[in-house]
Amino acid sequence: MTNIVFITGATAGIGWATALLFAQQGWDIIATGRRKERLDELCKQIQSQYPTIKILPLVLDVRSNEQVQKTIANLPQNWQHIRVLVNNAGLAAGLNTIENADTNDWDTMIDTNIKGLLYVTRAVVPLMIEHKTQGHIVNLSSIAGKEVYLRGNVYCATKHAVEALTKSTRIDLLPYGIKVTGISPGAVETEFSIVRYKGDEEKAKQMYTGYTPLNANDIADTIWYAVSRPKHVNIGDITITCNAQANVYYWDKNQQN
Ligand code: NDP
Ligand code: 8X3
Repeated sequence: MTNIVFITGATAGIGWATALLFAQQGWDIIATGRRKERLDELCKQIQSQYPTIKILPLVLDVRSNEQVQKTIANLPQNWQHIRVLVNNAGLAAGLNTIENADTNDWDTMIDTNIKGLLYVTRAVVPLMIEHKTQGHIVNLSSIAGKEVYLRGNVYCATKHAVEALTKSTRIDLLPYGIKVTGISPGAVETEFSIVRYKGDEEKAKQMYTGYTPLNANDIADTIWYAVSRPKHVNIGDITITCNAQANVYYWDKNQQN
């Protein structure tokens, strides 16, 4: 039976690159996200590059528990044997100090990055257990889950929560042999900053100027590394930055590192 990966947030950035890499590795893909036209585009690309790979696109907003539970409960029988779940959907909304922030941004980040990840995990894990798929959950955390920075407050808090959930899920699922991995990237050039700055592409671009940031393929590779270890090996935690970034505070943006 072919391996199946379920990816949240496959319509852009890291999720998109991960879908392509798993397809290249011969896996069938359940690709989810809110933007249907992007899912259609991803399907087309995968079908033309990897014609033997099956892809199931699902329009899914991870913030809706009802939608998540219904969609996953109604998966066709042949798509239920999910081996890997990549909890990737997430965002930073705004970059403000606590007293200036838009509280709607807080809700969006908490609902997506924490509650969304939980809803999807809650729905997928019983399938991994039922079908004995040697399940593996990969949670996208961040260096913002390791340290906090000015104006990062709630985004950092959500990623700290992802760190705690990664560790505690690993304990809960120990009896089932389900692996749980956390991946914590520094700056990756995707749509992340465009979303954070609410469509201000110039401001987003500045984030990545003067150095070579990570790209989505670097993180897809890292996810693949964790997933492709032998059965007895679990990669618990990987922190990855570009060479110009030491941690959330220290950069060298004056050389092409
Ligand atoms: P992108 O903005 O490029 O992609 C984010 C993805 O998340 C999109 O596919 C988007 O799809 C999806 N998404 C957002 N909200 C929802 C929602 N409510 N329901 C379903 N899907 C949603 O960002 P990245 O690829 O960079 O980010 C992926 C993950 O990596 C995030 O968790 C982010 O926090 C984390 N990360 C990113 C870093 C970076 O510097 N880029 C660094 C560290 C971690 P759609 O809009 O179609 O729903
Ligand atoms: C994204 C990386 O440093 O902007 O998670 O928080 S950072």
